[in-house]
Amino acid sequence: MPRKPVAEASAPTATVHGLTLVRGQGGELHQLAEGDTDVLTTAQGGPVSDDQNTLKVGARGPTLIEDSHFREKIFHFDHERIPERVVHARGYGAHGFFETYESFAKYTRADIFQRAGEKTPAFVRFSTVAGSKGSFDLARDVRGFAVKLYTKEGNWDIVGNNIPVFFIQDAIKFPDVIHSVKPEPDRDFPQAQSAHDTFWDFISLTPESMHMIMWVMSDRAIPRSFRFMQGFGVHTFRLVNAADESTFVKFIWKPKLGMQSVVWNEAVKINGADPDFHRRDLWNAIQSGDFPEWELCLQLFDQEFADNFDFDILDSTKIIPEEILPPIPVGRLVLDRMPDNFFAETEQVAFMTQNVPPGIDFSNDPLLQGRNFSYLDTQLKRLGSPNFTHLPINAPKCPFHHFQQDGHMAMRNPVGRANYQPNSFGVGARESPERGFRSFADGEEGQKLRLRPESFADHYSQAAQFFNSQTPPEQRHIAQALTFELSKVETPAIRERMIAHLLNIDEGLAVTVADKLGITDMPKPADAAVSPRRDLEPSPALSIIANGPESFAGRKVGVLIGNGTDAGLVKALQAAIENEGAAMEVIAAKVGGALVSDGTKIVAKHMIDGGPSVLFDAVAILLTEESANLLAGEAAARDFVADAFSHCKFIGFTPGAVPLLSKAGVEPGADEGMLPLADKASATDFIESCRGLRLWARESAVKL
Ligand code: HDE
Repeated sequence: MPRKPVAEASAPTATVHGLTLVRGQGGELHQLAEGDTDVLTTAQGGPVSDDQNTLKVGARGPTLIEDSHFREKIFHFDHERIPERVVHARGYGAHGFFETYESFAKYTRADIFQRAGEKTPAFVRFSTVAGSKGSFDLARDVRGFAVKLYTKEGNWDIVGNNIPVFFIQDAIKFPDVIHSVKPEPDRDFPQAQSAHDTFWDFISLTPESMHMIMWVMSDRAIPRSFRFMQGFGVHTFRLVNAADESTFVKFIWKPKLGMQSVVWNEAVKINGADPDFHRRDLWNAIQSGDFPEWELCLQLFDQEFADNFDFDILDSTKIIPEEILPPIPVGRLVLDRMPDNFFAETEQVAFMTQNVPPGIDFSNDPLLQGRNFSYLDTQLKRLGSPNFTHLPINAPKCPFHHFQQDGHMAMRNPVGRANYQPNSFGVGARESPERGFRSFADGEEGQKLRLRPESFADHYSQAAQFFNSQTPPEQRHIAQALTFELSKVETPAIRERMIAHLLNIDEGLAVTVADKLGITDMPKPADAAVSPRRDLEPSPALSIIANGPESFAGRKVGVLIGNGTDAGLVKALQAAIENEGAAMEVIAAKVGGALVSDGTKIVAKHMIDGGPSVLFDAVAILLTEESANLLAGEAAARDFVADAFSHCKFIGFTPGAVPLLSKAGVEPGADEGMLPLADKASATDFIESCRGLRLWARESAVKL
């Protein structure tokens, strides 16, 4: 293939560590000397004459060890992998910015909160926890929500999750909970799943995990997309102002598009149809200019509130309900750019809880204190050098000056004679008691003890509160999730121990799960450190369904067409979808598309088995009777309809589509989620109905 001259290369140049890099034909960045043409070189810069054949003795002889181009190429390839993260290995990141609404100087001297309208560059990485780097996106799991804010006074990492509580109260238990959920060590399965003996063994022996278990068995653990998740800093932190006054704070990210989850049967199928479902969603949204946005909200409280609150604010297995302490919005986070290179940015980004700028500080939460040790340590293992801060994704974007030097892959080295301070050569920077980070001077005294505080002992009250705050469909999903997970547990004693815990949370839930598992002799409730548990007021803010979005924006409709489909109706539907800020994808029997009523061809994005309805939030079936009859003979088409129906999706359909609906076992008049489509008005009505996201009333009919 003739090479394109450099001048024609579509993408811009980039400067990395002072080198000008040019994007090549394959989109790769590489170094060019001035006046050079686009010739392939070795990593040492030597031009390469032949990249297709190794150097051999004769055409059929042995390969020569002097083929240094081959050796360099293979050597580098052999070393391409770095250790994946021990947890949160599978992740996906994007760049963006944080915009401060108003000055918050009253509470914090953090530079990022001083000026209204201040924009701070940000990088966010979402992740699952248990699976390896190549696992699927829709595991039932916690999602990481790690935010790096490149502030003018250093990087601030809020390394959070999409669930506001955690499994354990003390960091010393972290290796145990993670070992238990990872593949079992003798057999190395199951991958990216909590549904196995070792996980439930550990959990059933760890009552402090019960609140988290309610969250992890809820719809929160199978989000529709990263864009529809909340994020939480989890621990109590501190804001510290210029007068060194401290206010306790909890961080919450709220998605502008509202929350949404899928159902488990759908999650299982999505993992087969598109294991990259969440990645693709974020990629598509950002590439199409539909930038996801979250609001940062703060729950602020003082020592007096902490002393009077029902639970210990240092206990990461507890929340402070929003109804008791309303979150205050302080700014917005917008993701508007995908990384140029996944490895350089998303894989190498190093988040660390201990990265806080002046004005933000820690609490004594024993989980947070342990994390502050772990994250630095793990980066050295993963990135292989203490110079991981030299990587562009990890380097601060503000001026920085220190005397750290040398080590593997040192990119920035001190200049001048003195590499220490104080020095009398006038070299380098000095510390600043005024500008620098000052820890909040909290008074601490006590004996050295390995002891869990009494105030951490109530493990069931908030678990019950979470369950009681869910809508009936969400409660059903929790029961189904527990049943599914425990049905995969082979040791009966573990199942029974779990039922004993559930009895302390909600008797109805315990009985439902036990019944489904075939447990006839109900165990006694588990011994509880605090008994009886408290009956807390439900917190409606904890439900996803009760707090659904007002619009269908950001969602996707799958439109099934065939030969003869009404072209005007496709256009009307597309207009209604786009007007709502949603997207449409066309599915047809052939990916080449279908000849529609006006004689034009509409190209399809998917063939039916490549675009099953689980990939969409709602579906429209725009078929003539002839096409519907043809498709009724295809399993993929019948599944398309049957799945959309049993996942409680809104289904728009033309009268011609009825033979396919019937063959799929779906009655056209089954319920108000089945919407006939004929014209512009009905297309608009259909999209308005879709705002409800799912018709949960159908659930009892389909027995999800
Ligand atoms: Fe992490 N966690 N964690 N974690 N965590 C890591 O750091 C750790 C915890 C969270 O996208 C590791 O860079 C300990 C809670 C996220 O790169 C490691 C404890 C929360 C990410 C680590 C916890 C989190 C990590 C592995 C118990 C929510 C992914 C790779 C005290 C508030 C960040 C790495 C990314 C990653 C340790 C518990 C969130 C080993 C010891 C609680 C989002 O350092």
